[in-house]
Amino acid sequence: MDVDAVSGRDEPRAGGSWTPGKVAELLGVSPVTLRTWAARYGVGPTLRDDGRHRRYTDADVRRLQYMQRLIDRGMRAREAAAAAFSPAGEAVPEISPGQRAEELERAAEDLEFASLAALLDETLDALGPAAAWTEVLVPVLHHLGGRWLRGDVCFDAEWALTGEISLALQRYGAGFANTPPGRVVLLACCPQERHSLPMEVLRAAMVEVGIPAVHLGQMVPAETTVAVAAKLDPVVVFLWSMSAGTADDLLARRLRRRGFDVATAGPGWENLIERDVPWVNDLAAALELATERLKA
Ligand code: B12
Repeated sequence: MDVDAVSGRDEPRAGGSWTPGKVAELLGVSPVTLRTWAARYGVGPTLRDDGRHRRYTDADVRRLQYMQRLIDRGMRAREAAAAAFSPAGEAVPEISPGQRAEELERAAEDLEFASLAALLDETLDALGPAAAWTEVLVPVLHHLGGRWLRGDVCFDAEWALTGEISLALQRYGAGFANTPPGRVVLLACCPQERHSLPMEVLRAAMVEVGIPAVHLGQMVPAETTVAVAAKLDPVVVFLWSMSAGTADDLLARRLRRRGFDVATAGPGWENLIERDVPWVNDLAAALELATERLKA
């Protein structure tokens, strides 16, 4: 499978040109290894920028990074080169969600942003947002959260990973047709809520199945959610809260008084006494509710 095919890009980005030395450094291999790969497997630099020196393009580098990941997973260099470089490509051995999670946490730990982005693109393309979330991303996030609780300061890894997950989900969503005009599903985090990833995954999963969805992001001021709802007249508004401290019941009531269909989403609403609005606490239930509302 060709990396550009994996990451849904049909045209390698024009972008940069890399010297063999820089590429060897980035991959952490010796220039000799790089030359050997080029000679043996035909995976050399494809750009001749000044007629004399050959350079690697961004796409070359992404393919080499993918080839290296396949080698790290136990594939022989020749097969990994074939899988990463030839458009049809060799079949790539399936890897377990657990191994994907490990590779992601390692790349986050080492702040290897390029590898993180490539691994996330690969995971989303292989599994789709819903399965990638439940089988790979939530386990890594829980593991990081657990490490944090045990006093293992891993904010940097958590921050690196969550930032790259957001970007990868946006890239994934951009791969689907623009949402058709018409009434949308509105997703918003409560005004004090910064944990937006579950809503970002929900939006990607909705766009994937053609549900028109707009996500307003983290910590959305109540005025903003109300004003956007007034303009868009959404089929339903999902209000996300991760912990009881951020569940904004007043906002939910205010939206309902204005005649909007509101659904509360996330563990933050779990202990809410008066439950006169629907509550969802998993991805599938949220997708189902949105589908119902759109059909209604
Ligand atoms: C990533 C993260 C962050 C990132 C968020 C980045 C982002 N853009 O989302 C940042 C760094 C910003 C952050 C900040 C903070 N965080 Co934080 N964070 C996390 C972490 C590691 C992952 C969060 C996550 O997305 N988890 C995945 C979720 C989905 O897993 P889950 O909750 O177990 O899933 C359940 C439900 O949510 C539901 N579900 C799962 N997916 C989906 C999807 C949909 C659509 C639906 C409807 C439901 C649903 O099903 C599961 C079973 O019930 C968690 C650790 C953890 N264990 O989750 C801590 C965690 C949530 N954070 C915590 C805290 C305390 C904070 C801070 C207050 C820290 C601080 N002092 O600054 C701030 C909060 C700021 C705020 N106002 O919100 C605590 C919360 C404790 C609590 N219950 O109140 C946790 C649990 C860490 C810990 N171990 O203590 N955090």
